[in-house]
Amino acid sequence: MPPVAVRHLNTASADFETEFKRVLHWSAETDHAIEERVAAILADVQARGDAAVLEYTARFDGLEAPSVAALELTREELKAAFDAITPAQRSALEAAARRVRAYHERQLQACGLSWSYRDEDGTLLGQKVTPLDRVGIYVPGGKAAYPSSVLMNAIPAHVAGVPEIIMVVPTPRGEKNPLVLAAAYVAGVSRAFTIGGAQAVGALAHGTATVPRVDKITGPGNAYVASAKRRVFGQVGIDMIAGPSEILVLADGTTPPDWVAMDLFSQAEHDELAQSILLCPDAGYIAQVQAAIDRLIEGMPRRDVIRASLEGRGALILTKDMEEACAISNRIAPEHLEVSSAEPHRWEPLLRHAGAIFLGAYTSESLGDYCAGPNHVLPTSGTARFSSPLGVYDFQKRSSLIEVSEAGAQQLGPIAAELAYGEGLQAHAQAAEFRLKRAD
Ligand code: HSO
Ligand code: ZN
Repeated sequence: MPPVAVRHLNTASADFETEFKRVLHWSAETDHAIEERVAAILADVQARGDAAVLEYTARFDGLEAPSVAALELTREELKAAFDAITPAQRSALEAAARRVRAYHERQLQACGLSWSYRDEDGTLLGQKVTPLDRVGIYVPGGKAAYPSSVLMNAIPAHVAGVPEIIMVVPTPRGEKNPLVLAAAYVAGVSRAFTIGGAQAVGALAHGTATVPRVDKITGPGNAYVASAKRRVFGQVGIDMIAGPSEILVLADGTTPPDWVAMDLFSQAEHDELAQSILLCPDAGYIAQVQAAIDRLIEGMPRRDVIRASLEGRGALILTKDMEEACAISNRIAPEHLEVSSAEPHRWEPLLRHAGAIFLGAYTSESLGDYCAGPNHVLPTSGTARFSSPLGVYDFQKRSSLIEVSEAGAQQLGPIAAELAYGEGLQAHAQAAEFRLKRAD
């Protein structure tokens, strides 16, 4: 098998910046044909509800049903799926769920008045936290049907106190993925429908006679689902539009090269467009990782995907030192950042932008993907510069609370009135002034 032609970069070479830009370049091109089709499907689902959902499910998934109600999976069916998987699978799902729940419980901000204070004149100001009423979780059915993603989406919603979690999952020709159903059972999904694509997003966003309208839709999906989520955003909340998955390994050369090679593979095997990057100040170690890649790839069932990903978007980058490697990592703002070093806590303070940071040689990203506890739904494509992992906070919202006392109204009234007249808004000014005590 030919060696894997991963790009090698060196920060000391004159063309580094040009090459680096090439590595980072990725554009989510808008496919206008998809956009038009999705717009039409959403409009149709909004207008005709269940009838449209049934037609699209028959057309796109080859799944005929007399009604959308017949496409609902009962809690008994989810439980039956859980009972039918192997005991090892059951206990792995439960162990993962337990750890993910325990981690997310730490994120929970208690519902109700989270904090408040009073001015001296008795005016009360505060913030109230409420879970969303109902959320929809999209679970892909095709090549990326991940039971672990069911846990990662449903558990934070459950922990947040969302009373109704509605899952949708396409099941082409009615073939259900038993692990996905079992994960839904373990994660506390309230209702589940075997529908998918833009029609499922439309049903959740607008509601139909059978599918309840939700307040927020989370979860990954193909280009149709991403486009539909983007379009319904505003009528409902969405989590994010995720790009291809990424790993960046920052190595000081002390981790066995095979471990690092396998970590790069673990991201590459997701998708030809996934990105795996190594940053390291030791040229000899980079050569060892390249050799490990060439040796280990032969044993990988998904070697074609891995090779396409590494040759298309991968990079092994030689840096001057670890400090420079950290600076470059910050420029990339990767989804997953492994600090594969004997001194991870030395470098961690230098690392500012990453979806999840994995410290030390034993912390493979895959442990985080499944069961360490933190969420695996993370910001991609550099968006870790300004956004965070999916969490309990995505399923809660805040309301501000104001109670102005009679004395407070005397303090605030003139300020508000002054500004209101400045904006030419007389009713605002007088609403404040009516509450002022007259001097006489
Ligand atoms: N690495 C993926 C999550 C995943 N891995 C699911 C395996 N299953 C995106 O963070
Ligand atoms: Zn993964």
